[in-house]
Amino acid sequence: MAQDSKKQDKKANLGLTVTKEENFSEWFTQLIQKSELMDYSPVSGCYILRPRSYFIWETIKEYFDKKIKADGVENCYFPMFIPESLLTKEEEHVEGFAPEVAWVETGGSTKLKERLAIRPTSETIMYDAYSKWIRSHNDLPLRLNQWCNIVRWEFKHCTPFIRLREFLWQEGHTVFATREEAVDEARKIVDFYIDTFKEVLAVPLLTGQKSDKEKFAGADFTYSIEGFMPDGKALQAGTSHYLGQNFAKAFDIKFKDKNEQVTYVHQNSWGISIRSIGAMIMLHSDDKGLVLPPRVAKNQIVIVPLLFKHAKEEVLAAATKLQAELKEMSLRVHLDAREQYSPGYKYNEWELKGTPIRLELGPRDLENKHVMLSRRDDGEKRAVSMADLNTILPLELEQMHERLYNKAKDHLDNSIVKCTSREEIVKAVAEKKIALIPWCGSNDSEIQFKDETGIQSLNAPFNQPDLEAETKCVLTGEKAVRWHRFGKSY
Ligand code: 87F
Repeated sequence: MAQDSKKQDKKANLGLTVTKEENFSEWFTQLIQKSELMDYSPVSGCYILRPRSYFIWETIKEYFDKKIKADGVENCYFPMFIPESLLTKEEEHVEGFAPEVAWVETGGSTKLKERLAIRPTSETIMYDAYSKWIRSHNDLPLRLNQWCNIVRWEFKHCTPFIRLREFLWQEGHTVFATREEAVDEARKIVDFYIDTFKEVLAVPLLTGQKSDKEKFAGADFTYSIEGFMPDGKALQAGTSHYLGQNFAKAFDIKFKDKNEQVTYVHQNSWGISIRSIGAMIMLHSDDKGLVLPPRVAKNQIVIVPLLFKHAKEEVLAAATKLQAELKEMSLRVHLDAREQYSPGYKYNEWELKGTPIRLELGPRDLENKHVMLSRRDDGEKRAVSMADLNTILPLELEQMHERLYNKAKDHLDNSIVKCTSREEIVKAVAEKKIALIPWCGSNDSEIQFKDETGIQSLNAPFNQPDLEAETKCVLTGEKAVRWHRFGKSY
């Protein structure tokens, strides 16, 4: 049987032909296509999200949406076309991004009087409206979010989920009377992201403040969440910006405070995208294929009946009954009763697709009133009595989530190295680690070091280790002002 399934596999070119270790990027591209998460479209950099990956996004969306709504944020939708005059109103922040903007210049065969940008982000169109809506302190805070698609015409090499020309995200745009309220919210959103990545995707994060060079140009400061990938690179998976009064001044967003004084508002913006899915896939998956944390698995359990001629009807009937019972418990269960494929072939296929739990059921199992259970993350097979399934299955799914998170967290914690010289940083990063260094924070030192080594700043941890007063910056020898993480980044 094993021999057979290998043959069938080969024919269909079902499995992965490279390992995660030997060629990470090829492994990733094969994995997401062969597991039917995504497919290519006719336009380069634009990808199709198939139901299995759209389900993941829906789960993230549902979880985060609930959190922000409970906190007072409201959802809305702004148009995707932004007049050129509006987009360029706050010059400073678009400058660096201008080459990535995609434009609509004609409608049918008529040339438009003013070009329309396809939204690359919605600050400008939203703040134009905010300036009309906000008059007094009674209008504040205003806290809106939208779930939408955006377009950035990337010229670098595109990678599905990671760097794309069109992608799905949420963007929160909030307005406050005081700096303090805004800063508190910017930090709180990071906590919401940490929680979402942990509870939904089992992904631990490095969170903290971006350097001046890496922050959003339109912001006073930027907090980021960064995943740590198995190839040793960090993956920025979201940002939360305190915009200060920069956009308020450009878009004239003012309000009368309680003392009848007219002042500019304080603003934040924050976002996560389907990049989060890319991070989750890279982190947990293996040489056999996808490993999905159970909460985002469209199929959490697959039942594979062993359909031998003599007991086919009984086994199939029992499998169907089992599926119905598990569905009753709100588990997402698929019954794979296809007769043209061997069980071995099916095992490989469901492993490739990342299904958390497989239950095998044959005539012998039926007699013994048990099923054979194997979990995708550890691969061990054991017999579980039918009567115990209703308690065991939810437990196994919980444990799998915990195990994936803890494994990734241990790896992350063991990959941070305090460095006190340039050589140590280079060595640590070459060993697929992240360097934590005393730093002066200057732009020049970061630019020069990145030019020389390809290593950049990631973020400065919120919880700073002690920094003795005399500590020197590892890059410049000047006085260090904080500990900052450095590494390779996507
Ligand atoms: C591309 C073209 C034009 C990024 C762009 O991070 C403008 C931009 O402003 C641009 N690419 N950005 C920065 C986006 C900032 C901010 N927006 C809301 C976020 C989170 C969500």
